[in-house]
Amino acid sequence: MGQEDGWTKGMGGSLPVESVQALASKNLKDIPHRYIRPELEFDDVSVDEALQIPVIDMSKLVGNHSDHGDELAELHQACENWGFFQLINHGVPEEVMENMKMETEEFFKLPLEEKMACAQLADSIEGYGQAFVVSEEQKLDWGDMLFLLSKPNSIRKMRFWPTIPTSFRETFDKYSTEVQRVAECLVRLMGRNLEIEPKKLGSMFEDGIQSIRLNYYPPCVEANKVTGLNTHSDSTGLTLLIQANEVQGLQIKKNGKWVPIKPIPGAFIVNIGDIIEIMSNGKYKSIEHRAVVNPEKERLSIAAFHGPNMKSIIAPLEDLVKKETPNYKSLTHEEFVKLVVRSKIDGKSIVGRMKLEH
Ligand SMILES: O=C(O)CCC(=O)C(=O)O
Repeated sequence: MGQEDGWTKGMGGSLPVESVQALASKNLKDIPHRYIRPELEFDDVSVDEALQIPVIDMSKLVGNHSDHGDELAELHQACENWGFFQLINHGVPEEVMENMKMETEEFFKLPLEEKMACAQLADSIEGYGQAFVVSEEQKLDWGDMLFLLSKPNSIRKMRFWPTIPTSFRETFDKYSTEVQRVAECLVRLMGRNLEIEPKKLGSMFEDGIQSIRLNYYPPCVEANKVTGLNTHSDSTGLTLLIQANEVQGLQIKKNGKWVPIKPIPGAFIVNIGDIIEIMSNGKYKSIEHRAVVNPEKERLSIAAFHGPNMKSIIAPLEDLVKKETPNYKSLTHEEFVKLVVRSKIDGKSIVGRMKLEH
């Protein structure tokens, strides 16, 4: 059995459901009830334009920049107080980002039959389809996705990688490498801020598992009654997100209110995932977020998720629990991923299941 099979075999998958893009193209007057979420009516969405996530300047965090110490402190604050920030001057070439956005748009423009060449298979988390459908009864999200395992290269399953557009694979590979570099650098800096023995956290994320999800949310006549991607925290370590077009839709939960995020052009939106929450023993928390849908325009986004390497144990870091009581259980990385894949997307339920009651 190859490493590739070892990592994904038996993890479970998502139940097949109709393409939402195909459904939306029928111009239905009434949206099927499986997509309608009556509870959205009671949501408290912030209208305070000034309430925005912090902005971190990566150019000040690397090399000998005179503001290095201050920016490192800003990063720590952003991770502790928000769990979300925008990252500017990150060094990923604009061309790499723009090409990735373009390929994403082109992929979702393909006829359904062509996209289905990359369709999810039973017992597989990868491919074109929908995320986390685990029962015939659960509510569905108003969105389709293409989910690919991208790093290390040995876990790639090329059968799910589009061959049209013809430049997709090359563009995706370049993007994956650039984004991985940024994520590794951020994790190393977070390790410093958490006062963990130099390189310990960072080295777990070198050769780490990276997966990338391309999200497509069609417009919806009942946009305020559906979600593109329902409330969740990311189960991995660190996510770097960009929008592939100009349509906004990301909201994060802050003090019980939904805060709409206004992406800075060219920046990454970075967020702490469950694994960093667990490894930091709760010092940095993963934050619930969701994607809402536009009544008139389609929306596309690209989320790159970064976790530690396959051998890592998902548990509070040793350096921290020498000084304090562990607040979370310990699982192998593989057991942790199985837990995630078999659960429906539901707030911070995964962290809830890992928490130790004292
Ligand atoms: O589309 C977005 O803005 C959010 C995407 C997201 O949260 C995800 O893919 O996990």
